[in-house]
Amino acid sequence: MKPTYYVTTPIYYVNGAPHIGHAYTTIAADVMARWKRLDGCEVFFLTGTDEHGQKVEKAAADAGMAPQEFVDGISAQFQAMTRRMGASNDAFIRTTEPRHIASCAALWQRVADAGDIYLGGYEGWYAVRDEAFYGADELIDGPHGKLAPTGAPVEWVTEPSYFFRLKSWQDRLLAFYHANPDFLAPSSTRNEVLSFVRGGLEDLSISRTSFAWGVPVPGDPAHVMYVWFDALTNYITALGYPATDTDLWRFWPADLHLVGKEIARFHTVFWPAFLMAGGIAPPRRVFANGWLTIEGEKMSKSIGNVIDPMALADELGLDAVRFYLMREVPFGNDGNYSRRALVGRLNGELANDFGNLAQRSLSLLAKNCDGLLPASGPATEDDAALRAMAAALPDMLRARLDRQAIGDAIEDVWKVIRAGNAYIDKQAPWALRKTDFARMESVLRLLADVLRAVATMLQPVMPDAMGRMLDQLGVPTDARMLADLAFPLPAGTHLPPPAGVFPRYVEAA
Ligand code: ME8
Repeated sequence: MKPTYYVTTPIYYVNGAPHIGHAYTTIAADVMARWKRLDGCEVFFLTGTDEHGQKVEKAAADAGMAPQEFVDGISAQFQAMTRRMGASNDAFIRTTEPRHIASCAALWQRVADAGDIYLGGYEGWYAVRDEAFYGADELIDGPHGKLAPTGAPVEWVTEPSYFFRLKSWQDRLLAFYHANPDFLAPSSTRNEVLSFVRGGLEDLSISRTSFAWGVPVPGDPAHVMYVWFDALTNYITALGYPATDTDLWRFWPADLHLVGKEIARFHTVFWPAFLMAGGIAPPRRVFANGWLTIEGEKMSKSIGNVIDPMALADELGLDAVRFYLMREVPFGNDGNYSRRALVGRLNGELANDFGNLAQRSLSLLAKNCDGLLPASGPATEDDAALRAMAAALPDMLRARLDRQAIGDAIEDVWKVIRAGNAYIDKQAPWALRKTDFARMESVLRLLADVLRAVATMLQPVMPDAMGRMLDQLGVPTDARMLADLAFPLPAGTHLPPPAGVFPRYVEAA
């Protein structure tokens, strides 16, 4: 049986249109999903939209629309973004679906039955923008009053509320983190969460009564569930919860929740506590990506620098956008989006490094070998060195990607591409054509094998372009998995006429 792999993105709030920040996490999750499929796993990849809560209710009211009508429209935009980014998600969940409401009610009931929920009253600070409660000691002074540490305005809230006994989970959470050192990464986020939990947890308010756009609390519909209780539950709803005797449920616990670092706390403190209280195993790993700025500034509607990832893909090509986002910033670090850097990588790394290597090799094969893959001849030391570099890649990439070091994995592949370029320059197969035809064939065969390996392993990042490259290398569509690299293509395989995969981009003056 194939190993299973369950990867998720956050479910995005539908208070505004999708932007490049959302696309960033979705693409990273897609790279993980595609990589694991390539490596023979059975994958379930989930994304979706978070449609309840005060923030979404306000956005609907501002737009003069009924909440359901409003969220239908924006969720559709997120679904379109997901498709346009090439995401290979197996499901798209919406928290307004009836199955999700039922799933939330079931989890709530389990947690309540375990004695972890009680009715009390909440008095304190709430930031609608973050949909989060804050202690007075966490607040900072802003120009117009108190602000959350994130900069979001806070309001004083007094309401009856159900509470989750989070305080009583403090020691069990610390023991869980200790026993599962890989549960939370990168270490910057891990340290932040650990010190938050060590600092002492308070019971958590998990219902609201001052607005209605949410999942009703079982047995007390004057309360709606706190939007994070509702939202986090999506990850099990999608696997059919509360039914756990199904085929889908074998994907739980999730292998990887990818999230932005600002929501790591919800996923690594509240979520495992809710699950354990409900008798469900916590996820195996949460990885927090850093925060992207745009040309050095925070992305914001008021600055007017919000980047639409769909328009960008239309203009520069989806594969180039995916490559750039995964390559530019070490995954997990904060980083910056810059158009110049994107075009620079497109031209420098895709068109020059990779495109030239492919183009030179494939056009020589077409011209000199009648478009048929030659056999390998006796290997020289240079041949053996290059072949060994390519052969080492799968294990190196497995190790990198198990830690979500996506940028480092791409750099590993680029080392081989650069070595391929050095090899072709040194061997000069165009000159060998006249002096040693058999050696030329052998050199071109090795280059074709290296290109095949590289293109196979880059499929998760650039599915379209690599598909076209593998077509040109004569690799059958059912032989494009990592495991297939152990089987060389037969000599004499027909190679279709080559066509450039990465055109250079010239910025209009
Ligand atoms: O937080 N840089 O939804 P959200 C990097 N509904 N990543 C970014 C980004 C940026 N500038 N902007 C957004 C929510 N993201 C909740 C989640 S999950 C159960 C509920 C990405 O619409 C990043 O992954 O505010 C971040 O965590 C997410 O979008 C926030 O999406």
